[in-house]
Amino acid sequence: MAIQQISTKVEPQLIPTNAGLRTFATPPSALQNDIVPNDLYYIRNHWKECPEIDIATYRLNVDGEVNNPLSLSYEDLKQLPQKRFQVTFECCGNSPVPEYYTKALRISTVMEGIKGHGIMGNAEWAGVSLKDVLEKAGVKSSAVEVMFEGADHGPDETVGDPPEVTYERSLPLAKAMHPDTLLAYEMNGEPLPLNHGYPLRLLVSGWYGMNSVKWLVGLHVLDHEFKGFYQTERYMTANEPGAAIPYTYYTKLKVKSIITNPVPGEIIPASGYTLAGAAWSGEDKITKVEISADGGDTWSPVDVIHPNSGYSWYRWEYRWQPKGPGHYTLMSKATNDKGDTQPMEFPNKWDGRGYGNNMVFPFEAEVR
Ligand SMILES: Nc1nc2c(c(=O)[nH]1)N[C@H]1C(S)=C(S)[C@@H](COP(=O)(O)O)O[C@H]1N2
Ligand SMILES: [Mo]
Repeated sequence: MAIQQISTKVEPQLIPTNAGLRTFATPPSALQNDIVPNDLYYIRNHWKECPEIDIATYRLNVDGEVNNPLSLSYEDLKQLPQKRFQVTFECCGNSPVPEYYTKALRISTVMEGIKGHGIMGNAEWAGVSLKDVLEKAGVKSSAVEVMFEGADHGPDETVGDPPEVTYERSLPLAKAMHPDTLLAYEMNGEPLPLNHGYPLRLLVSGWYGMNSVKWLVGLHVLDHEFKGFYQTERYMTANEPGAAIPYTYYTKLKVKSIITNPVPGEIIPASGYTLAGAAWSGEDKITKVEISADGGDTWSPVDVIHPNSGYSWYRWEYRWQPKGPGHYTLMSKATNDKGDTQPMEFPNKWDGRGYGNNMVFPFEAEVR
């Protein structure tokens, strides 16, 4: 299959980082509605160019621990039963707190220049259940994981070493066989845009973004755990010194909430204002969102949590009557149906990577 490298084209409103045209954040105003439009959806690529795949010759190859290896065309995939629902995901480097990542690690340089929560989004995705494809191939009882191969490759972006590495990630068989783990070919009613993985991406509903491999060309069913570079050397947090297990790898999204209205810098009228935002918790349900206008001293439940759709974020609203003009520290705090609540501080301070930040975020607001 011929893969031609073409330049990334992006909407000027997307916020570039210093990661060399590989990561672009969604502007804060684009997080205010249910759906983030395709052209404002964050982009996180490991190389500057997207692989351009010729749809006429495209094949998704399925091999490894299967009874019938497959080579599926785009049309073959479209013939399978379609699933369509909303999914929110975020990069595990979203909401970076600069004090807690060490530039010496270089990994986190990708996040430099990004403030706020723009390395996330919510969209309506359509595609087929990965399970349907795996069942067609007949997974052997020896299978433990499925590895997903992207068409993009090159030297690792931060250290240039290894000089040649492909974007590959794996999932445990149970998550791969979950009917809501999709092979997505549509995003918000349009064919998957090039930046988001055209023609096909994995969509691991409820899990952090790096799991959802774009430009998907191979499914490899494995009888062992995959140890590839982007599986074991990236997207983890070092555990506290002395911990029995050295690293925690990111899988399902942690409970988290953000304030989207106001946007940073917006002046709030003293006559009152409807604060709004989003809350999500991966595979779990949001049961409570609370608001503080005094830096966390006192909390009130939000007025409305709108029902979510599929694996989308929950939108919430709270009518706030400030006591008068001045400066306020606003906060939102979400709790899920397992009883997990956002921590008040960044949870992985000793690590230096800055990943997995689901703290209660202070939002400095001015009322006039
Ligand atoms: N093939 C491939 N898939 C990939 C990546 C990549 O660079 N190459 N980046 C991953 C990361 S780190 C994230 S956060 C999401 C971003 O998806 P998006 O660019 O569509 O927002 O894609 C993931 N899938
Ligand atoms: Mo990411």
